[in-house]
Amino acid sequence: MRQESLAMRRAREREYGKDSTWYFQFKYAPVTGLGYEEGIHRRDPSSVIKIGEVYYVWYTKSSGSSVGYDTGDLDAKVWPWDWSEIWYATSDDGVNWHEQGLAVGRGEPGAYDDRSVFTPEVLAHNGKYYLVYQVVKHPYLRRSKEYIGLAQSSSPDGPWVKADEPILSPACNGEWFGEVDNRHLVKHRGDFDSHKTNDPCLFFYKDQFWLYYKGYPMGEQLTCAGRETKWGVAVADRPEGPYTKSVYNPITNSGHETLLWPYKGGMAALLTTDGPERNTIQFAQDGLQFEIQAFIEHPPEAGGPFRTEHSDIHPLEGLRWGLSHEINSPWHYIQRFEVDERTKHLCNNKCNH
Ligand code: AAL
Repeated sequence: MRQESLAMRRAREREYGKDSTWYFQFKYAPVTGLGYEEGIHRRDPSSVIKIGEVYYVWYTKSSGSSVGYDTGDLDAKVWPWDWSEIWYATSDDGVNWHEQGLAVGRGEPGAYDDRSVFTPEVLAHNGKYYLVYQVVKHPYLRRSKEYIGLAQSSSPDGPWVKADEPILSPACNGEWFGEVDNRHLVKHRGDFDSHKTNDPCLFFYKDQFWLYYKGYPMGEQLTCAGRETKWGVAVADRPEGPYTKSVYNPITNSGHETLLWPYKGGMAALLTTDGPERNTIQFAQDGLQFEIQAFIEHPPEAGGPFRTEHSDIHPLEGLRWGLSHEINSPWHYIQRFEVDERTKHLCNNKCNH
């Protein structure tokens, strides 16, 4: 008599056989203006927004190679996103980009953002523009905490006015063990975001400002599913805050850079890179309780989607195309991704024969 294997039971209980509405693949294409350039890193693009007939994107830009933490030189560039600035570019077609210049630079020595500003995201709301991004204070050590900053402007071309202090901070309930700069040694780990708050993504949602972000704990360990990154969300009445972290945090058990888009009153998300549910598309009708909708191959890294105004017409409308980064080369650069639903047609053709 046929029996159900454990694997098939798991698939049935977790509804892995759901329909393919949210399933698709990605294809990639080079862009001009933000592509590979010797000596320069361009990475972590924001979402793409369209103002009039022009597309805009913001991104991390830095120059020179990074050398890690162990040089003994506190000024040495430790990561490609260290000693970075936020630059922006425009395009008429989403493929050919023109770098326009600096949007947000580092703060004066002693400021909360004097070491690096990077990984921006943009929100256009009520005639104003908001950039949210990561900030690090000098010196950049393994145990440095990472915060979220905000700058606002009445024009996408700036000038940008920074908030006086970060708008989001790591939880302060962890405790390091000893004085050595080792981020794995802790007395208490604290919350999932006790070490770093990264990858902000800001929405005006349900009449409030929802700031999704990625957190790392102090004392991070490697698990059977890789690194321990998870996402949280914090909500405020004004873009500048104060932000209150959700009681449901962390709201994902996986994921690296945040990528979300609205769909029929809820939030869809692409989780990549880390954790047991990496490379999945998830959906939460209330923006908080996410469930897997599809398993994805080769998702974009640090993708910034172009979200159309008509995101409700199809689940994938909020990420038909966008920009992502490519980091498997000495100098990081930006490329274009597109949703590719060809597999569905192939499958349907096959099934019909
Ligand atoms: C990225 C993002 C954040 C991290 C680093 C730069 O892809 O997750 O921005 O801090 O890597």
